[in-house]
Amino acid sequence: MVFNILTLFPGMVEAGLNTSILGRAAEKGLIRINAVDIRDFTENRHRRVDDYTYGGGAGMLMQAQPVYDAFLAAAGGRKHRVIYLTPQGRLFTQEYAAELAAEDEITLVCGHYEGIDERALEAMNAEPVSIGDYVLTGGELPAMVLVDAVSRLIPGVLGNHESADTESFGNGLLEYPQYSRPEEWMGMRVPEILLSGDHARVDAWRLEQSLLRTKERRPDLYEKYITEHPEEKAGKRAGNRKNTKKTHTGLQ
Ligand code: 6GU
Repeated sequence: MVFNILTLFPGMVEAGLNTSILGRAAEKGLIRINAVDIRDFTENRHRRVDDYTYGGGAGMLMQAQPVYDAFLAAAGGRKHRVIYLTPQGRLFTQEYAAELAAEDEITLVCGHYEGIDERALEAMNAEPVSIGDYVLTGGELPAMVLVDAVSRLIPGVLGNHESADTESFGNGLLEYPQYSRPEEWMGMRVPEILLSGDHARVDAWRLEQSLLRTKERRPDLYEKYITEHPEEKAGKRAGNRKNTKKTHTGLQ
């Protein structure tokens, strides 16, 4: 999958995306990050990309011409989805990531200042996408978030140790708490049930912990899940209570 990223800071997105799992995915040829410097497409001596807004008001806008010419150079002529990262966009979710993971090329447009001239966005047929209800200084971090979330859904990007199926959101719930060695650390013991070797009870405990955690931390997700699985209300299932004192989850 090819990600064309149009940005004023190509070094930032390259550095952020060539490390760890995504760096390996690029080496394996599963993804390709094509960071394009919008400033290379300016037509003035000062390589200026911004100007004042018509109608007045504070702040500068990225002009249409360099953005659109960067787009044509990166991916013009190939039919594919173009995404503009903006707090005014459609909310990026796991579902949205899964939808994008089916594409073979995406162009991401990163704005700065007060944004980009609307005509360039229209000419590129860009879909506006937001990563959450807060304001960032530019689209680079959101673009990196999107590339990460989409890439890990591409077959082969995650190894066996990083499996994508039992995780938070895969089933609409937050993930249960997990423990590694030793059995006791700083006076806190791993929940006994996890040492029991009884896989059915372990699975039941994990589901209950997922439900409790989701209910407490994300009541919105919990209500949605319970509407779809009314038999699984947290605390209603046999043999499952919130953790007793000496276990780690009691402290969360
Ligand atoms: Cl996509 N861009 C910016 N600048 N801020 C954001 C955002 C995007 N999503 C949330 N905040």
